[in-house]
Amino acid sequence: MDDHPLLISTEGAVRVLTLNRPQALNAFTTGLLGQLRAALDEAASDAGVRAVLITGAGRAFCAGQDLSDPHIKPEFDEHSGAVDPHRKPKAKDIGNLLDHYYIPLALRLRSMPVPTVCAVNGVAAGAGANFALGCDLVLAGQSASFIQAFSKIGLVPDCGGTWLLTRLVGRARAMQLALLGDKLPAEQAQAWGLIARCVADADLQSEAMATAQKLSRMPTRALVQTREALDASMALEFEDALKLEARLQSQLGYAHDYLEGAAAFLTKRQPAFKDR
Ligand code: T3D
Repeated sequence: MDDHPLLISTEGAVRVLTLNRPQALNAFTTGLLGQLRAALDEAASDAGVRAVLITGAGRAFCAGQDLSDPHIKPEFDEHSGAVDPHRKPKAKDIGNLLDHYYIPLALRLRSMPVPTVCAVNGVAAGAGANFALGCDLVLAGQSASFIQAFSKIGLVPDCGGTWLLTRLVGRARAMQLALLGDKLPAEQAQAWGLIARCVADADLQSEAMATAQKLSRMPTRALVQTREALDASMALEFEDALKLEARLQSQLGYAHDYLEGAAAFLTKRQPAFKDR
């Protein structure tokens, strides 16, 4: 039984979400997935939050779906509800689990109105790895690692893995990670461009918090639209990307933060950004 599978705290304008099931390497139960989505919804609608930092408690970041979660255990007899040891378990519909929990969560994360930072403090496997990679900036401790564990249990990468991996590291390396399911150490993940930075374990939380605090002082709306433009660019012709940039600059150019940023530069003072 999990009392508090997700810890929520706030430092300045940074909302910190800590996956907190260390006994199961912070594996996702439907309970944790629901709480995580609700916490992201809440952070998105709180005007005081200007960045979100996500990390894990204990020695792991997240071992992906909790394979023993009673909410998704196979049913045995739909009429009596009794467990019959002689009857083959009815297969569960994992697509259903994705539709109800993982897809809304991945979409929520990717559409946050504030930047997101992930501090990967240990192993990130399966959906845990891909949830981390869905954040805007991913920092990992030197002892952390990334595992596309899906192939080892007869599944395909989910939680956005097929989309994220090919874009982050290219098809050849995405195939290697997804087919073999081997552990990719954090240093190599940085060298491959899978994550932004690998730092000393002892420095991970302070570096990640400093990064989130820095982002929280920046022009939030421009940061979020930068994410949207970079993501969209993958599916656009060059000319269409230029047009998208022009459309976004059009909107941002009238906003408070651009006027404030330019004025602060010209008068040699610190800007005070506020748009979200
Ligand atoms: O239903 C569905 O399957 C839907 C699928 C959704 C998407 C997915 O995420 S599929 C991928 C699911 N995840 C995995 O397959 C990873 C399973 N875990 C591992 O391969 C290893 O635990 C790790 C490589 C992540 C870490 O290995 P290690 O040696 O450091 O730790 P460990 O001893 O294996 O695990 C420690 C404990 O955590 C252990 O419990 P115990 O024996 O101490 O009571 C282990 O059972 C538990 N644990 C680890 N991962 C999970 C888990 N319990 C439930 N679900 C897990 N995914």
